[in-house]
Amino acid sequence: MDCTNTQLIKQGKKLSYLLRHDTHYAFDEHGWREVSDLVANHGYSLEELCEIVETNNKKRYEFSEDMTLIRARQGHSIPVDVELPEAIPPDILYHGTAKHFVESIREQGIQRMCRLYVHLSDTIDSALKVGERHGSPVVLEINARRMSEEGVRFFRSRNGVWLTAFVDARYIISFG
Ligand code: HQG
Repeated sequence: MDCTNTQLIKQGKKLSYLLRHDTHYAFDEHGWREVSDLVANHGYSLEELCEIVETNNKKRYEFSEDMTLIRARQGHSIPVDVELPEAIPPDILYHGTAKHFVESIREQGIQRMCRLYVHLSDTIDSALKVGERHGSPVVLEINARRMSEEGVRFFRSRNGVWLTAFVDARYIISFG
């Protein structure tokens, strides 16, 4: 990996914080941040931002049509409404977590913790990657169909992440 790539990855990680968790910035209600603020105050060039948006492995970010605003598509802790479309989930969804969280999840269900939603994946593989971030990974199998039939709402971000407010433990079919 060359230095330019390393720099871009570093800038990409910082962007995740600046667009999802930065409590010092006054985001608009739909989670948009001024591109000019990132350029003037956080060391980004427009070209760099374009490259991050374009090459980000999970397509996490998007520009407004006129390219003056930028936002993350999901994953926020700050209270914004990124206009997530509501969707009917597949029968089964997966939640990747770490072994050491499982007992607590058994008792309390899957909570959104610091984020606005619980994040769910439609493949075991992507759930495993999410879980690995926290330690020895475990993939929980969720009866999303039953949740949906019982009135629980699901949303799907434009980069394919399934989101819901809470997963009651009775909907967890398998604990890995
Ligand atoms: C766990 C990344 C104990 C939960 C990923 C998770 C994802 C509980 C952790 C996205 C619990 C929260 C979100 C309970 C939930 N007791 N632990 N009752 N309920 N937990 O990072 O889902 O790469 O906030 O299982 O790929 O890991 O940044 O959520 O382990 O899509 O785009 O508490 O973040 O996306 O951790 O990750 P997180 P997450 P990006």
